[in-house]
Amino acid sequence: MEELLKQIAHCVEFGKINNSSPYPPDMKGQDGADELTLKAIESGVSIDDILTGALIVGMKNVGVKFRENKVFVPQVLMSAKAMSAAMAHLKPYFASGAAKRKGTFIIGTVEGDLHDIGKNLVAMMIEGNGFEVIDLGVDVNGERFLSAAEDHPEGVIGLSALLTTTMVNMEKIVKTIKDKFPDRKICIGGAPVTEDFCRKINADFYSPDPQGAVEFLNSLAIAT
Ligand code: B1M
Repeated sequence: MEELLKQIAHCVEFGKINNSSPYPPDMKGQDGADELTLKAIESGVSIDDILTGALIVGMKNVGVKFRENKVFVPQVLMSAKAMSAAMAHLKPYFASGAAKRKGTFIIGTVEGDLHDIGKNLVAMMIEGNGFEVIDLGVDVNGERFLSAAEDHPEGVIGLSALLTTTMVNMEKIVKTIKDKFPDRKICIGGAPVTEDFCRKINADFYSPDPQGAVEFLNSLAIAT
């Protein structure tokens, strides 16, 4: 079992989706995250062990390498695809309640802003780390964040902004959420966003990269 989990983690870290995927070249013709996850389930490995012992390990490794500029966006996207192929086999178990997620994360790019590449990376990394992700998409206003916050009372909220002009909307959305749910945790990020801005607008956490957001969520999950 250990060996199988290691192989799945390796596929996720290096973006090997399935047997027919040509990437990475040194794994051509080998089974990927897709087949190996199915094999693990069929061999009786628990869903929790696959998630924590393989997918989270692989996503964490790639997240740390990305933060350290050892890999770049295309590699992370391949890892996310491999992770999604594995997750497709796990999802029915989460849906049925047979396996549990660590928590819920509601994410969106703020009103007026259509940039979603960074937001998607954050969402995929967080999903790969065992959280349910409610992705509200782009151009999301305060009302939609509020409604999602009501639907998911335990959900931590994540806001992404890529434009200096939409940082103003980020501030408004944080205020809208905090006015109604003062204790709701909000994590913010995006290229123009800073730690100082985070403090100024009363958000709870700023992360410059997906891995920081994962670590923040993990710290909350451990605390509860
Ligand atoms: Co736009 N754009 N863009 N753009 N665009 C920028 C952001 C810009 C810096 C380019 C420039 O002028 N040099 C500039 C913003 C200037 C500013 O405000 N300071 C800009 C502009 C001006 C515009 C338009 C206004 C252009 C125009 O129409 N005149 C327009 C605005 C449209 C709108 O949103 N209303 C516009 C449009 C577009 C495209 C649609 C063409 C396209 C977006 C496609 C898409 O996202 N689907 C686009 C792109 C691609 C860019 C650049 C080139 C790349 C952005 C990107 O995806 N980076 C960008 C210039 C650049 O950065 N080189 C630019 C890669 C991505 C992985 O990084 O999003 O920073 P990033 O996410 C990172 C972190 O920030 C962090 O993690 C991610 C991974 O490390 N992170 C979080 C992000 N969200 C997080 C949330 C968290 C935690 C971490 O917690 C919740």
